[in-house]
Amino acid sequence: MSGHSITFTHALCRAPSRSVTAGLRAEDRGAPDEDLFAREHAAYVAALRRTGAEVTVLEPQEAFPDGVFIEDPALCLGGVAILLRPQAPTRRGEVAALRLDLSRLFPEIRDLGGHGHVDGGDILCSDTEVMVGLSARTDAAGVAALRPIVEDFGYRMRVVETPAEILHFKTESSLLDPETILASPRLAATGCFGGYRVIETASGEEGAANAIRFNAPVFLSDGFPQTAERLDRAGYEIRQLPMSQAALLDGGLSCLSLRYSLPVKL
Ligand code: CIR
Repeated sequence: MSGHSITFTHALCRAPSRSVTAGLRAEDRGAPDEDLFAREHAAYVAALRRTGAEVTVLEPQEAFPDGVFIEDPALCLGGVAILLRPQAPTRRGEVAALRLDLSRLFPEIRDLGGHGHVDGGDILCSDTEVMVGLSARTDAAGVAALRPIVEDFGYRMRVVETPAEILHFKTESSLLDPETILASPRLAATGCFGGYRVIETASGEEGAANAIRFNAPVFLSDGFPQTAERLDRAGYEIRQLPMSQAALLDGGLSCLSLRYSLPVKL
């Protein structure tokens, strides 16, 4: 187990804008409260920092209500930032907005070629493999354009299907360690995780699967006690964080950061 898929020197976040109230959602359960969203976001950033990582928080952007979900417009792999192409029309401009920030932080930026679409929320990376879930947001043309880039970094690509009722592949899956995945039973039942050990979320706790292993801890959303206990028993260090406002916009822990490692500057 090498572990570069779970250990990170850095993370990049974007503070939620006031316009976050207009963020996309499959089902309207009410708009998020901007102030509570900002507090939950700040707690998330503080928790990532407590693992020892350097966390940069970009300014909010009112033009992009979903811009706080910074995982979707880019992928960080092998110390390089790859700009993706979101399918949702209101999110396409997030890429250009992020390019300048990424170019200040990364020695190299690459672009997804072609005209297809990929959201970072559909990409799950282990030490050796990049799993990409086809979804309403990620299409075959986007995956074809991503393949040569990830293979160039020495990763295998595994293309899987995200069931139609799930927004992104990582809405219901996350990496717990380089060999183990946390997934909802319905995603695990598709058989897409062959070769990995799978821990399923407890019944009625599918939302727990959008977790992140970030250095030592596994961060889980609040409110999933049985899954938390299951992971605790399996030996993981669990930290629970409030995610009530991101959840109203179908977002969770993974969506709120780009996680990466860069050589330490001497
Ligand atoms: C959207 O629909 O695009 C946002 N409201 C939620 C994005 C969540 N991102 C993610 O799962 N990576």
